[in-house]
Amino acid sequence: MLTVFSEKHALRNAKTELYGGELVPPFECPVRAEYVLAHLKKVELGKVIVADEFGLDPITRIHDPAFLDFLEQCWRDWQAEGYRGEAIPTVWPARGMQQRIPNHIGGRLGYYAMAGETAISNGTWEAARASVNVALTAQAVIKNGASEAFALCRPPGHHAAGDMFGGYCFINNAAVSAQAFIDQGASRVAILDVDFHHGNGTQAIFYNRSDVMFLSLHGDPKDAFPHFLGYEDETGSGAGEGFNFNYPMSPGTNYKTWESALDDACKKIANYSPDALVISLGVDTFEHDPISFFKLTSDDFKRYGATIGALKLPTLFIMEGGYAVDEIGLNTVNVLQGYEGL
Ligand code: FKS
Ligand code: ZN
Repeated sequence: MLTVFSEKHALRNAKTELYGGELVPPFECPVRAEYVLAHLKKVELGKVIVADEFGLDPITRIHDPAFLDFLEQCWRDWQAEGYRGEAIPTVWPARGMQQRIPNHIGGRLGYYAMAGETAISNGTWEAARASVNVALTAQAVIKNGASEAFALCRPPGHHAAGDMFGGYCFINNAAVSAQAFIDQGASRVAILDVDFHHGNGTQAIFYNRSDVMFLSLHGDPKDAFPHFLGYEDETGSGAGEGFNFNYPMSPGTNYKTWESALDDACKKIANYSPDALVISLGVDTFEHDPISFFKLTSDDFKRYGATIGALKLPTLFIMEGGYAVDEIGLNTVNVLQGYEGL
């Protein structure tokens, strides 16, 4: 399987994450991508190519231009304010408050943020742009006839909505890629999100559409981030009714339970008969992940890769989360090799 990569991921190198009331080194860090790259080279998964530049047009099909301007300008505006730390939101347009966009960078940050752990700092925008270029390059490889490709994206994207960042995400790589398939003539695309966390951004983007089906297996929002979306009764709205499927699961969920959700999701995908399948591939379902609570083993990743492969659909794998960095390469590549039937 071909992999797309960009060294510019390393420009996303925040020093702080707000976690448990402390500023800690971010879980979502550059070695994640380096370890995945090293492991797929070691097992000779296939060619690794560098991302092309796609410009803003495919991104503005999904994201609000004013939101993108905010992401591009945020770090400069924050520094201009004289702040000494990284840009972290501390105020939100909560229940009963105005949804107007403030001038002050502190207000703009809160307006566009869905969570407060994710600091914006030097290079964040450039890395997020490179990440979506990785996804779009892999999407083009499939469009040009390949049956699968792996986009080694970093930073991740599935929590980013049309005008919201957070949960380590800025631009929704999976959503932009799915839209690219549609814009190039696909009638239907399915996005299967197997990251431990609910893909709230992807769900929100396609919630009222029937041309992109979204299915997500994740920690129950009652117990897991992002807490405010991802319940089973979120089934889509308007034209999108019946095209959104959530499989929330409890703390301690093992492979047997997780697999039955996957099997159900795969049946729905097969019935939908999409022209392409996008996988939001997070490996934070791993038993030793430091911030998650599923119990998948490294061998389980290979097993479920094979289940996805059995769908026999053109498949674009997009890297999302996974924080047990010593095993991130093994677990990610196991999915891809399982898919290939190895
Ligand atoms: C844990 C607090 C939650 C934020 C977790 C963000 C997860 C990000 C991700 C992505 F794929 F986007 F990277 N902290 N007690 O893994 O979903
Ligand atoms: Zn995750």
